[in-house]
Amino acid sequence: MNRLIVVSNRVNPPSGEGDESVGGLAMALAAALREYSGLWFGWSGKTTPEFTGQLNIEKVGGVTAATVDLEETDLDEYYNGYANKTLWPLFHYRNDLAAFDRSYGEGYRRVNCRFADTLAPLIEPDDLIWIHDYHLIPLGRELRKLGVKNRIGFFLHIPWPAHQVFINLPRHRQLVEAMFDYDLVGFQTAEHQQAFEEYVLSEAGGSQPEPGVLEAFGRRVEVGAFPIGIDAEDFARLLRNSRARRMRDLMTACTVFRHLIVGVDRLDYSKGLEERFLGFERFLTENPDMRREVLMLQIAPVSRESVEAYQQIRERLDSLSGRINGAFADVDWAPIRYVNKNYRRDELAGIYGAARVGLVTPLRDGMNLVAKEFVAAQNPEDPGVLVLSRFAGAARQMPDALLVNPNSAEEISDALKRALAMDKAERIRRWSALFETVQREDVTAWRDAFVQALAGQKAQAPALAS
Ligand code: ADQ
Repeated sequence: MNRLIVVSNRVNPPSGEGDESVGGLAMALAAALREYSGLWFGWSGKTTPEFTGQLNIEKVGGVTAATVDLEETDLDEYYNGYANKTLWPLFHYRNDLAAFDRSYGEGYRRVNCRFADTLAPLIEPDDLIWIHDYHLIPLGRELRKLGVKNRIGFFLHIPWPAHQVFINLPRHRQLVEAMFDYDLVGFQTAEHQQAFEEYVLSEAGGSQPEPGVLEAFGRRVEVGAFPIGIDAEDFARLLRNSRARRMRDLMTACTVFRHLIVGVDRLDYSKGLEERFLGFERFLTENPDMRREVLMLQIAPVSRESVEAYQQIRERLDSLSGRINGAFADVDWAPIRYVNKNYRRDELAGIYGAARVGLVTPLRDGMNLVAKEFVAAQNPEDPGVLVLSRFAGAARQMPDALLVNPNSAEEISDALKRALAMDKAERIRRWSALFETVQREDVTAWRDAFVQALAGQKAQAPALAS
């Protein structure tokens, strides 16, 4: 079996069984690396005054982690700059928030070169290399320049935007050309794949000799949709643990005679939190009889705090949640509980399990794993209802959720009303269909489909079709 090298901006394998602090994706990648006896390469999370290229290699929970420190300027220009101030907003249709600064582009290229220089000596001839996400789009190209001939795949976790949005990026052609140094490029959904194809065909003079294959810039690349899932088996295990149960009981106890509506998101403008609060405010205004019957819990740990747009969204949410609570609260009840803390995965599972409605309304999202975690955590005999944005990648696989336009307070309000009034038979029917998909198209199916396609074996088509 080939060795697998996974590359991502950050490297965070779980320290062992029972480490519930890291995300589901990290758990899944770590499991793949143990299976393929591979290596996980990326940034250590530390900075040094000057880049040394020195590798830190350690074994964490059975996974070999190879990391490198970066300079402070690298962090400013590559990570906070090009990745999070340029690509992230643009790829989430927020051209108004995208900053185009030459130094960011230079930093992005420099760090990708540094990663390539440090990684190349570790690569053996039969290794499969799997690069993750928008931070590292040009890494394949830099490795090729150093003579790496291995099969290299790239997976984009965020949306690939529509053609007219993407061309707002200065030097967009260069970024796309770099993607033709991969053997395989994976997207979350067929829609993102099609947007990429449209660019290649109409803007780069490329062709599509057969479905799933593109030719341009004198090269050929395979493309496909590989919708990521959660680790459904591990999630079922989490639900049974005592912390999850304690948390579920606690949440049930503090919402007696009330319905819990839950949202869990990184505090990010792409997640539609402001619009969600406004939708909930409208629900409270239009349904005075239901006011005291609901409690909305929004968990939103702060992220990317050094980026100004994130400070601003945080301030707006602080004030909006205060305003709504001020307008509607009573001595013994407040409609919104807004929490900026991180929770362990088992605690989150318990919280989802106590909720009657999962409110997942990003304005744009590559996939959205919270929607799948919410479904996985429900009690089959009395499940809650998922209200899901039609602009989350997950919406394609989850038509049995109540799909809404996240920009519309009216649609959010109506969906909440419908979810809270839904009878048990309908809730069970919808949930069963969703749960079946969440289990079947889980993270292992995603990982195996990608790795098999990268290895040149036939991918398992059904999981890729959505
Ligand atoms: P994210 O934008 O981070 O991921 P998402 O898919 O929802 O979005 O994943 C978030 C993860 O963080 C979930 O597993 C969730 O449980 C966890 N999380 C959120 N809030 C938390 C809290 N307070 N405490 C602890 N954990 C918390 C990017 C893309 C997505 C894509 C994923 C995976 O933006 O579209 O689905 O990668 O490809």
